[in-house]
Amino acid sequence: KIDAEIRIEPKDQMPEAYRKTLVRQISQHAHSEVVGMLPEANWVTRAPSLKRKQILLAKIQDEAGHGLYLYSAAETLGVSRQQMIDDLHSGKAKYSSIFNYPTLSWADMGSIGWMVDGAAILNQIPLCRCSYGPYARAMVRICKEESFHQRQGFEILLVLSQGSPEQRAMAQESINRWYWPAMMMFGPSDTDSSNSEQSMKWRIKRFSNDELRQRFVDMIAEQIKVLGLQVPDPDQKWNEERGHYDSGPINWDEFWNVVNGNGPCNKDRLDTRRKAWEDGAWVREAAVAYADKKEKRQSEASRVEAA
Ligand code: FAQ
Repeated sequence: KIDAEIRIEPKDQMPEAYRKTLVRQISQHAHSEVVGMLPEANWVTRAPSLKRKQILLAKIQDEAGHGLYLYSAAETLGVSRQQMIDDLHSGKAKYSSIFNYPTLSWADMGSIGWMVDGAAILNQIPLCRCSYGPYARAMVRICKEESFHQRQGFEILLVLSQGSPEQRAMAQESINRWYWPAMMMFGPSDTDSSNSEQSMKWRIKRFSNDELRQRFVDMIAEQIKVLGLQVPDPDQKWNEERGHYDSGPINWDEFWNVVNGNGPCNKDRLDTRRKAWEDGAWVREAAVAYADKKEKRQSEASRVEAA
């Protein structure tokens, strides 16, 4: 089926390793969307205008929605939502390294939209053709929303880049902090990517981590010209022969440090998620109690009708 480009659906036979890989990737992706709300939430109360606040809130809500579609897609593989959440809270499950960096200025809302959503789109467009149906279908809507997010981020930076010298400097400083962590979002280099080969054979992934990272480098190198700002990579230069931009080395020690739980905000992010889960317990209990009550009322009504 995979060779014939026919989608695999939840009730189809599938190798256990294929199922496990999908649960791993889709749940990590869902966690990333949910944890990814936190860096932006930091600026909701400090957005520079009501309009900016509304836009930011709408974007954060979109990320929550993406998390929900993705948890639902993962549930079709037989894993429960509770299990996935437990794995996030215990530190067993990963989420994207990028969300362990702090948001220190308003310009960071621009950098996240432009570069983080930009990297996410490049990674996720090929996932719309993933061999597993529910994941591929969820990605279609997510990609449309992410592309809107990317444009709003770019627009924030464009306005700052055309503003006062302080605003321009704020935009550049933010790009300097987010560029390299955004490059790391694509995962380890191909030689160190333990899952890529198999995931590409199963057509979960269509392109390698380094191929997608190169697309990001090329995209940012061109778009930053419109801002009149600089990429913080002194080694970046156009390579005529390859038809791509060359880049300087990535600090892989920093990447693995963040992935292994020791980034600047890892502890804070997980503490916040755990607290949100505990604080929301009464909502979940109320929803279950309401559903039970409704079901009871309906079954009583149908009993009376039958009599
Ligand atoms: N961070 O063998 P590979 C977003 C782990 S959503 C942390 O290459 P794979 C939207 C990897 O899991 C962003 N861990 O792995 C938004 C594996 O560990 P494991 C999330 C990472 O799966 C925007 C190990 O390293 N997007 O941004 C990272 O083949 C703004 C070896 O790596 C997705 O999740 C990392 N960056 O390729 C929201 C997209 N990279 O599991 C809010 C779907 C690698 O064996 C605001 N996922 N690792 O223990 C994917 O495409 C893939 O999973 C990759 C990694 C490309 C991320």
